[in-house]
Amino acid sequence: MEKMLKIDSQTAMDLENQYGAHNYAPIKVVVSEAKGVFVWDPEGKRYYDFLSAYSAVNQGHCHPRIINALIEQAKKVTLTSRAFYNNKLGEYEKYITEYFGYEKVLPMNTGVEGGETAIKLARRWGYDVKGIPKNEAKIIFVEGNFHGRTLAAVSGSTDPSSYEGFGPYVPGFLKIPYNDLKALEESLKADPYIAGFMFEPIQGEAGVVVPDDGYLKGVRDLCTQYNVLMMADEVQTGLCRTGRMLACDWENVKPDILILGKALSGGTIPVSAVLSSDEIILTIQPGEHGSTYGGNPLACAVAMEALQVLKDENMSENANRLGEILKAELKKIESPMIELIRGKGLFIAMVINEKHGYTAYDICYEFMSRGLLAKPTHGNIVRFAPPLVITEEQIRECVDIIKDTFKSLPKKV
Ligand code: IF1
Repeated sequence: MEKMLKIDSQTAMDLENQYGAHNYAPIKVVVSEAKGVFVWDPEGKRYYDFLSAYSAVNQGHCHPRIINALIEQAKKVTLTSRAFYNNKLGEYEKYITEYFGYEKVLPMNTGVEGGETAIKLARRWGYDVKGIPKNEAKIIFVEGNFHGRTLAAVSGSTDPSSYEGFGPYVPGFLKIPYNDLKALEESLKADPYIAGFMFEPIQGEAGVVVPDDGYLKGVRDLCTQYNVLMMADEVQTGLCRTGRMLACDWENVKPDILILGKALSGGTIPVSAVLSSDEIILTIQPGEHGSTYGGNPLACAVAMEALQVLKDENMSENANRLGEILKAELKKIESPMIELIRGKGLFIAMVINEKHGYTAYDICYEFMSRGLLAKPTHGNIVRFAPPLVITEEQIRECVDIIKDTFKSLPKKV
C-alpha cells in the first residue's frame, strides 16, 4: 500500500465517512497526538481533553510509565491464549485481587464483556449456590443504566437508542427505578429467584446521576438480607474518577461482584476485570467461559502499571480536591443556560437549559473553538471528566474557558 501522506483533519473525517460504519456522529475534531490532559489535531491545535475517552485515560494520555510497560512487554510476549499458562497472568491476578481485596479475578477485555461475565456468574451462582431452579434466575437492572452494547447489555437497558431494533431480548431481566431502595426491596420481596442486582454507583451515560447518600449502603444491606449478589459496574466510575478508588468506597460498601474496565489499562488496550469471591467465581468450570485475549500478558503488564500509577500519583485525592474546585467554580457561573451542576470528584455534569436557543452540542462546539473538548450525553447534559493528572492551574484555565464561553454567547431568546 502506498505510504499514507500526512492526513489533515478534513481528509481523516472524509475517509471515516466513506469507509467506516456510521455508528457514531463524533464532534468534528480529529486527534492525531495526545499527552497528559492535552490532545492535538493534525493542524497542531491543542485542546484540553475533558472527556478522557469516557474515563479510560484517567492516568492521562500516553502516561510514560504505562507506555513503557506496554513497550517492554510487547518485546517479550503479547498473547499466548489461555490454552497455555503465561508468566504474567498469575502475577497480575495476585496483584489486582490484593489491590481490591477479592479472592479471585476473571480477566476479560472490554467493559461490556466484564458485564456479560458478571451476569453469567450471577446466574450460575444463582443455580449452583442459591438453588434457583434452572433457567429461572432473574437479574435486576435500574432505569437509565448503561452497561455496554451487547445483546445482554441492551436487554437490560431502558434507553431505546440502545435496544430499539435489536430484539428479541435476553429474558429474566427486571428493571426498577434508580436511587430507589423501596422499589429494590419490593422486587426482592416479590421474587425468590433474583440472583443479582446490577447497577452503576453513579450513572455515567445517564448524565452523571449521583444517588442520594445512603443508597449504596442500602443496596448492600438489601442484597445481603435477600441473598442477592450486589454487582457494581465501576467501568466508568472506578479507578479514582469520583475521588475515591471506587465509587462504592464513598459509602464503604463492598460489592459481591466488581466490574472494572476503561482506565484499567490507562487508555492503551482494552482490559477489563471481574473481581469476586471463590464461592461465586469458581461456579464457572474450566472451558465454560473465556476469551482469546482475556488475561493476555500484554494486558497484565499494562494493567499492573496503570493501577500502580493511580496510587503513586494520588489520583483519587487529586480528583477529589480538584473536582470540588471545578464544581464550585462552575456553580459560580451566572447564566440562564446553566440549569445545574452535579457530580463527584472529576466526574461532573452540567445540565443545559436549551430554551435559550443553544443546545449542549452548540456549547461544546463553542468550548472546542476555545481549546476545550467535551461532549454532551443524553441531549442537554455536558460531561466534564478531564484526566486525573490535571493540575489546579489547568483546572482554573479551563474554568475561564467555560466562563468566557457563556459570557460571550450572544443572547438568542
Ligand atoms: C460507546 C456511553 C459512557 C460504561 C459502563 C460498561 C461499559 C461502559 C458504566 C462498556 C462504556 C462507553 C461506551 C462508549 C461510550 C461510553 C459511554 F456513552 F456509551 F455510555 F462512558 F457513558 N459499563 N461506556 O460506561 O464498556 O464495552 O465500551 O469497554 O459505546 O460509544 P466497553
